Amino acid sequence: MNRANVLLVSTITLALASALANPALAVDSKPGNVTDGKGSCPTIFGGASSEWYMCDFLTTTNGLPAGGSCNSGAVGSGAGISDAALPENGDAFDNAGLLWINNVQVGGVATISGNRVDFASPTIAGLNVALRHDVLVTAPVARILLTLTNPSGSAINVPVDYATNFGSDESTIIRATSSGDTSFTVADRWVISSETLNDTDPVNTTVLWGGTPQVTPQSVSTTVFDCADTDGALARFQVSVPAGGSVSLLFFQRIDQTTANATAASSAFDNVVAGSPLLDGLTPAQFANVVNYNIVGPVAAAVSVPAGQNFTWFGLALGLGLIGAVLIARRQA
Ligand SMILES: [Ca+2]
Ligand SMILES: [Ca+2]
Ligand SMILES: [Ca+2]
Repeated sequence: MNRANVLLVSTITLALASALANPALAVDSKPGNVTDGKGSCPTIFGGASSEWYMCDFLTTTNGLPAGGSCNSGAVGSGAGISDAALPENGDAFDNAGLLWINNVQVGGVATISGNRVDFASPTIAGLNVALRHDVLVTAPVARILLTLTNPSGSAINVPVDYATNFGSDESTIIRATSSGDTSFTVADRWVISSETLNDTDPVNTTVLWGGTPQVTPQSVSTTVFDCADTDGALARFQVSVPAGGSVSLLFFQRIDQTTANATAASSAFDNVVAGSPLLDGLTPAQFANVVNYNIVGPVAAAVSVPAGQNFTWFGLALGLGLIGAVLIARRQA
């Protein structure tokens, strides 16, 4: 090899070594995974220098959330997060946040705008489907908002499945759930999982619901589609979309370097209310129909609030005003 060739080979070797040392650039050999920067798989940057790969071609071999294997379909065939990474470690997922309505996977061609990805709206089971992913700049969190609109004259009842396959594979350990134990059941708003007790991969917090909402999962499972193993989180919701109305479901995926950090951050998901940074970038109208959180409490529903006013202070002022009026009326009587 002449000197020029030696130089070329050395440069390529160094570049490859550098790429493999960086988890965000490393090519994961697991099935269904994609390399950073693929056309329909934009990289979105979030809080804590996290990176998220939002893709529009993540499917399964049997077209269902469980029983098959992860698969790469055509552009627009399946919306989800192929993987996410922190500067310290990568491989949080082997396809996360996949959704099914009435056993039909939600897809749509991805359009990126800043830290937001919108998927073109398909129609499934007679419902107009809108799906958007946002990566939060304030935290290593991806937010998934699914909105179903029923254009027909009668209610449509459908099951909605949410499935995440963990990058931790057969080394997955459930570290915590919102009920206080390490058993993932329908009673759990969120589940924290890690790869080994040493938190080898990013620690995942998978958030399914909050507060005391209208709709909670009908069933959950730690078995999803196979992607270097079937370890993951699967939840099925039964949703009724009223005639001419809309229903939204909201999910979060958070990644942390350690289980301790994930646990410390978990309480923010227990009861997401208006004003929470977890809702940044959404208007009240956009989260008004969320059924798996009680974001807007009964006060807002009962009292008409002028735009831009905080309903809590408005309600308090209204209450004090009424008490004052009663006292004045009693004195005058
Ligand atoms: Ca992975
Ligand atoms: Ca896996
Ligand atoms: Ca539990």
